[in-house]
Amino acid sequence: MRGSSSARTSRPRPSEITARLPDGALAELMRRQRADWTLREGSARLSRVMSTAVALLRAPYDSGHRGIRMGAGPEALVAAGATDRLRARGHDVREHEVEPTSPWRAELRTAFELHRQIATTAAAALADGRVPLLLAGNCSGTIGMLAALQAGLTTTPRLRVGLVWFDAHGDFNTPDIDPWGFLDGQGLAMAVGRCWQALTSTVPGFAPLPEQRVLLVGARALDDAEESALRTSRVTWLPPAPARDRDAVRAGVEQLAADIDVVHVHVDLDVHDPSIAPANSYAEPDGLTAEQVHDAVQQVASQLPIASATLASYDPSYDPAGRMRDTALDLLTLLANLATSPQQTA
Ligand SMILES: [Mn+2]
Repeated sequence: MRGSSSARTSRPRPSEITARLPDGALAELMRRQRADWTLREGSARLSRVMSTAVALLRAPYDSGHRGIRMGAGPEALVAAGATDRLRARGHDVREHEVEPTSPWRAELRTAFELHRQIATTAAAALADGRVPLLLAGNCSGTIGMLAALQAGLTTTPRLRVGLVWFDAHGDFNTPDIDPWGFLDGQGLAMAVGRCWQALTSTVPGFAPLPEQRVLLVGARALDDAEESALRTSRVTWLPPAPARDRDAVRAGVEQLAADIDVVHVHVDLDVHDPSIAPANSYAEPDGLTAEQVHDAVQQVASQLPIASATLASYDPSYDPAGRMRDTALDLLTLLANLATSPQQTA
């Protein structure tokens, strides 16, 4: 499978198409596509050009427990039509569910069993020219996605991988400063190699990301020690006010684009304002609107190939009317529309 990328050179190359469009035109096309998908010949052709081969992964676990709390999110999104929506947009979707590899459940061990499964599944998808999209109970599933991007691409030279992380929280705690004992509050710290190195090294392909390759968007609820760790790190942090400001987002993405070739987009759904509906029990005020998140994602896509994405931390029990669910489904569709396989762009 890994050697087969040359067989795809006759297929449309989304990055080339993007490059021929003036600033903002792709975003405008995407907006129009949503309203006017199947109308004229031009639109139909556009839908073919933009269709993406997707691997939709589900990791329905929260803190080692299956299907409860945020672990119920992935199944709820699929039950609400996540896969069907992508297919209706012309995307070719293959579904995968990841499961722990041992029968014993323990937060730390089970989390890394899942990360390893995510890494292997997503790497195979990438090698096959697919864009892996992960629906995860916990944020740190992105460790597996980053590992896949680092190892699963057969491009030469190797592409530099970066990360845009949308979250109400910093996820930048480390074991010695974590006042909560919640492993998933450490996901971004793991990604940059600040903790759990022995375990992250068991995730096939994973290497800690240099901190300057990370843009944290919308974080507003950090513990004191976590905040000082973040402020003295090289991670670029856009709190809610700059995250709502298009120029600030553009500047943050530009800075990131100088250091990387492809990006993973991570969205903890609690980056949104809880007035939509709380995404989970950790929801915090002063969040972003769905439109602000879409704008920021489009800004990322206008400057960088989005090679993969995670939607995490959706607890349906906080969302009886399904408003955050629909927000998540819209965002998943946007990500699939904007994402591109690096195996085709290389
Ligand atoms: Mn998070």
